[in-house]
Amino acid sequence: MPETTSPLVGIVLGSDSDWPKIKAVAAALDEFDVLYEVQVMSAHRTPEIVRQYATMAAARGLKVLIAAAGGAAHLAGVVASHTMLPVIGIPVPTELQGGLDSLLSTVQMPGDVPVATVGVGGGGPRNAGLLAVQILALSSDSLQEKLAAFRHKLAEKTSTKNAALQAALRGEKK
Ligand code: RP5
Repeated sequence: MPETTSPLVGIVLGSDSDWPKIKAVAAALDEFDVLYEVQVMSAHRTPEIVRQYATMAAARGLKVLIAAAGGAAHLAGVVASHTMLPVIGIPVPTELQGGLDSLLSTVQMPGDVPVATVGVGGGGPRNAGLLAVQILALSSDSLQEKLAAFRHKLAEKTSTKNAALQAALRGEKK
């Protein structure tokens, strides 16, 4: 059961075309029953909507903002400039060296306006969701417990994989 009835995490996308590439962020939040909203808005195409959204986010009860964009990916930085909520940036993969443009545009913020940027592709979007959960867990005992259980399972899974690999290696030697 979610702890709240209104979203705690606001996910903004520079384009609807970003969603298929980053939707693992939502799956991670779902795993912890954290409510979120997803909106398309662009730092370049709809700058005024971005400003309004980020400015009002805290008053609306959102606790963490996640911004995903590709190419000249200024969305996370612009969102961060209009709010004191923590902002997590997801660089979206592009055709330019897998999204190096997005990565650098998102991560290379000037001092004083941080964006916590996750990796481009791979586990990046999932990590954005998990990082949001960890931030929310600072003020939620139940999320702390869920995170502890998650980490425990993770360790067990890795140990099982290691045991399987050791057995396979022993088999190869015979
Ligand atoms: C960025 O431009 C978006 O975040 C997206 O990654 C990219 C392309 O957008 P579309 O042309 O597919 O709408 O602002």
